[in-house]
Amino acid sequence: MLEDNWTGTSTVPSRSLYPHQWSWDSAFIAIGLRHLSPLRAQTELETLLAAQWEDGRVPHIVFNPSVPLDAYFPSPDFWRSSTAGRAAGAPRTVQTSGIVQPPVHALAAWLVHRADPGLSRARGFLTRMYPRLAAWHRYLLHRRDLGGAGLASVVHPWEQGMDNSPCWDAPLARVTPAPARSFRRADLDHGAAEDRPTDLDYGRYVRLAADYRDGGYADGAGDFAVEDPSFNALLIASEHALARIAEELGASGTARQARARRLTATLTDRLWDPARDMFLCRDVRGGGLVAERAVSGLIPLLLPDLPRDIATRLVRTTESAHFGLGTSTRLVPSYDLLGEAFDPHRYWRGPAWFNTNWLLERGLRTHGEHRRADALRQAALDIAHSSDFAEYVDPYTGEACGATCFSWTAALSLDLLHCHTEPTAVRELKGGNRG
Ligand code: 9WN
Repeated sequence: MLEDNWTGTSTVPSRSLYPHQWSWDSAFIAIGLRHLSPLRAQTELETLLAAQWEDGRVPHIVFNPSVPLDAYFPSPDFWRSSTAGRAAGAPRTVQTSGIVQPPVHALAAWLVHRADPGLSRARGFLTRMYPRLAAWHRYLLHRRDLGGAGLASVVHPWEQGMDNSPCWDAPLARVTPAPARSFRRADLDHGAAEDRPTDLDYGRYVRLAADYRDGGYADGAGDFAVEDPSFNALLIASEHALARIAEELGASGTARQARARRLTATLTDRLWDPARDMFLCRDVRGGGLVAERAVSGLIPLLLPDLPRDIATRLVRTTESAHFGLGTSTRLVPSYDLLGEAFDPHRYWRGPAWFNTNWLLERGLRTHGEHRRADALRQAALDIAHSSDFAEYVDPYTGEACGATCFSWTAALSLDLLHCHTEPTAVRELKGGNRG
């Protein structure tokens, strides 16, 4: 299926629902593809980063010009990157969206390099990727520090990747929805309405994106700004990876490692909630922590410098009645099983997703929890297979939701298949020899 979803230069997340290139999808896809074809994995990331804007942002979608405009909404004529994005340095030769997605790319680039260092060196893969990845992190750490504390903010729920998470309900309530008749959703042509975000959510997504576009994609003015634990944890994990890339290229990685450690401390200061034993989102415009438990708040387990006590408490939270791992669920759901907004089928409001579970599997290994990681790995492999590589699944039954033959589900399954003997995930970020 990864073959079917390959376009020649990148991989679509799903032929039906998402027929273009998506940013964090491509990073996860490259992580799996490295086991099949390191060259294709490198190309996947190169194609995405070729669409980077001059201000450093990596767009969340790179549009395929041969796909009809009505196949996906919002289409290039909505984003108008080459005109509305001119001041921010949008590329002229390719059409993109103007928002971003989680920065998994440096981590992916490092893992892809390690799969075949000879090919990577011969092609100058990291030499070409490094300045782009460094500019990407610079953009996030400077232009997106909207809370002023050092963390990056997302300015649209699509940027964080977990589009209709209940974490966004309160910050989104301030946004006036665009009228339903002003746009046409293409997702409902391919997905069941009860598995997808509502029309009201879409109205707000459209309004936020249109306002951002109409302001020339300049940062700082929008109604929505949130510091999210998963987005920032991925930035920190990628900063660790960038340190390794710098060292591979003969430079020092010390400053980047130190920055990653500092950011881990800031993440803990700003977003850790000792009462709930997990990280929460901070609504930068509303000023407070958002009192919702979502999988995003568990992803910092990925971080090697997390204080031991916090890692232990996070593991306990995955196994609590709120996430049920090992008791009522085999995969961690996207949202609190006991939460008022929980819905086992609706997108990021309950279903289990494979990318978040892959990240948690790595997190468990990073903190020495191999028995738990093994169980999660096996569950992900079993359920990916039995659901025909679904986009997401009912966390209780494993029933497929959304698209099937979904690229990151297949790619990350491949990675789990290849990496079961991996001693620790942390070794890949902090030194060691595994490829
Ligand atoms: C909007 C492609 C993307 C994923 C996101 C997922 C979904 C898009 C949509 O699909 O978002 O970006 O149209 O719903 O939420 O995480 O990257 O797979």
